[in-house]
Amino acid sequence: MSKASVDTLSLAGKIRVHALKMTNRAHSSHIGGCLSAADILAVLYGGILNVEPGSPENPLRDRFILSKGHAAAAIYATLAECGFFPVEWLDTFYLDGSRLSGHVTRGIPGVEVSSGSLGHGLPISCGMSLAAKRDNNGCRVFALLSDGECDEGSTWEAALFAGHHRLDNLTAIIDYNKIQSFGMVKEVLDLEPFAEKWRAFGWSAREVDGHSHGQIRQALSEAPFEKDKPSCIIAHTVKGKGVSFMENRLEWHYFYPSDEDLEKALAEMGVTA
Ligand SMILES: Cc1ncc(C[n+]2csc(CCOP(=O)(O)OP(=O)(O)O)c2C)c(N)n1
Ligand SMILES: [Mg+2]
Repeated sequence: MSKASVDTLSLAGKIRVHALKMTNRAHSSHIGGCLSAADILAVLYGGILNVEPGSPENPLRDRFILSKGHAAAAIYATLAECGFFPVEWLDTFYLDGSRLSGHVTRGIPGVEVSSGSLGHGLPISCGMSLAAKRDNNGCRVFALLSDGECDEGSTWEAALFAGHHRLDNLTAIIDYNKIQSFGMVKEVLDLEPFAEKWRAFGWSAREVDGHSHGQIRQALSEAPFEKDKPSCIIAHTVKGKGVSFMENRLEWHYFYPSDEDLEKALAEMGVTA
């Protein structure tokens, strides 16, 4: 993939369109969290990650872990658009017999670990980061977490571990869309003061607009923010971003876009079905 030539705004648009079509076709959930993460994924794959579709198992590659594995449609769309597997595979998402199941599955080119049971991605990323540091091989590890999975004790156990082991090759990005399955994060289990919590665990934390490609790119490019500290990027996002009637609406965690919803959404994006 020629990173210099990737137009990340266009890539993010393609991720959104694919995810809408995939969840419509499969009658599957999680479109809201796919849309909130699309810009972060586009910037990561559009020039930050040292990964190549031709050698997805290169031992010296950067590792990307989508800890919020229910956003499978978004990462599959990203990997397909970046050449890891044919875009046609996306048409089979979540269908019987498909390689592409509803949560992220190891074995698909470009996927590092199976995920979807929330709270496991950061612990796994810590192990990968520690191994890379001990091997002194220059590999970096990036994990994308949801705000909801910051309710999981395993996430904070991993945060403690990363700070203790000075894993400055590890960057956690939080898709802070303020909504989880059944309610607003603030009402279900408030995370604030969020950045201060990460700092107290030995991390260097920054906050960005998770839909500003410039801000996301700058933060990712500048990690590690401090020597000997893991980096946390709190990305303020909007669940359902890019489709007016899905933005900040709880129901789009589980609802799938009907044919009519899909048509309306694509029309807003200037795309024909
Ligand atoms: C351990 C675990 N418990 C429950 C679930 C069911 N579940 C799927 S998504 C989700 C929460 C969705 O909210 P959030 O984690 O904030 O994701 P996003 O808003 O980014 O879609 C839950 C509880 C799960 N996948 N794993
Ligand atoms: Mg959320």
